[in-house]
Amino acid sequence: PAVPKHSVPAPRSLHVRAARVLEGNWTGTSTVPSHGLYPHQWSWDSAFIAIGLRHLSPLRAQTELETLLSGQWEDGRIPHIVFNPSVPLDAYFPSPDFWRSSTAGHAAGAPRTVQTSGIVQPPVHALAAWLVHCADPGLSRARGFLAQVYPRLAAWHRYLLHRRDLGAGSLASVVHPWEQGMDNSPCWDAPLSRITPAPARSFRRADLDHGAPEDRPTDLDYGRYVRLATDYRDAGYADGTSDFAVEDPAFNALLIASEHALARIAQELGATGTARHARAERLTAALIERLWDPAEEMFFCRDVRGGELIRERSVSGLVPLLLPGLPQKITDALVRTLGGAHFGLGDSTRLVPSYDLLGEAFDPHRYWRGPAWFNTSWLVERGLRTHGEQERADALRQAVLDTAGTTDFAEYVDPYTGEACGATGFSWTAALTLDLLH
Ligand code: 9YW
Repeated sequence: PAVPKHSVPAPRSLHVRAARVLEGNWTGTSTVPSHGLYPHQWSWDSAFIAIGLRHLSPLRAQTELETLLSGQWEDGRIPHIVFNPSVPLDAYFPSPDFWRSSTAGHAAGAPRTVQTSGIVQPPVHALAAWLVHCADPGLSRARGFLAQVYPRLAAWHRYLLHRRDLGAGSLASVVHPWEQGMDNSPCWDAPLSRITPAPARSFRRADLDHGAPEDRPTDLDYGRYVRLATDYRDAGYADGTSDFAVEDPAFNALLIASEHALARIAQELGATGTARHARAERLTAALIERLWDPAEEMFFCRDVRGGELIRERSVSGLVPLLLPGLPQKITDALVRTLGGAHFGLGDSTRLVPSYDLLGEAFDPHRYWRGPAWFNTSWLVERGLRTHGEQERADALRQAVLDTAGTTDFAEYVDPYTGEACGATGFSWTAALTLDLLH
């Protein structure tokens, strides 16, 4: 007999499925990026997660950011990981006994009770705090959310703009590839080649318990990551001596977007915000002066120690599209680059690849050397919309939603086929899906 229609279970909506991922990854005070691979709290993940979580629970979204800020150092830095003390030490490398924040970070004002890493990640936090506030201004005001986070976010930006201006060009430098969030991007190959790797036997890669080796950074990459982090730790996390220092376009564009958000937060709290907007405009000018290449129609990284632009095309060089204050000449050029042969958006790819399709180092499965990631596509989508490119933005939005659904919220995907790579049930994929559904 025919099965009556109403007894066929409806496919769960994308919204419900995304909400379940975030529910499952919630620890009570924050959200892990993914249970197996990344069992602690990550800095820029939490900012993206809060942006999605605000649609489910503005209170949880505020708590996510407040928990992260409880790991902030007195010098203003927000560490890239806040460790969960109930997770076994060998579940993730490098673990708290590697970073030794409360002892090695003493001079820089690391917290005594919470264990953290000593490096940072991109400053998406003020942008996230502002968007979280806007989701429920009543609750935010009742809890004094912005009043509480504003001085901390201001100290964070101060740290980046003063202690991290290693190139003396008014931009912030990253001192480790993990800080920029795109760990093994080909942009780092040249500056990293000068770093002597730590011996492979001196550490154990917990990541390989969860991820396929061919989708992850290599042992040689890891040797260099470990060397840089060890040297930074042994210098007491003081800034200025690192052999690796790079001005990255996405990192600085996010700082600028967050500086604009901080201006809005200041206004909401009764100040004018004018000085902050003006500073964001000055930073935009510095970004263009130091990192824009008009002939290649891309932003590039600057190797501060080598003194050169690094002419590798990474999605990082497209993220500044996010900035409202870019001259139209530049936004037009970025849109051309996005749809051209190097990124193929709307042609050979539906999500934005992390690296140049024509680049020598391109690999469609290896982490930040080609695969498409959801956070960077979300940023580019926002940029397209900001600059009136509605059709392109709509197509990218739809591709993000479709691919998140078919891959069960993958960590990253093959940019041509949309095939899932890395972890599934990945928090920022679910969170940014929710944001695009609203
Ligand atoms: C690692 C947590 C982090 C992200 C980074 C991503 C990866 C950590 O995972 O780095 O162990 O390799 O590259 O952007 O924040 O999701």
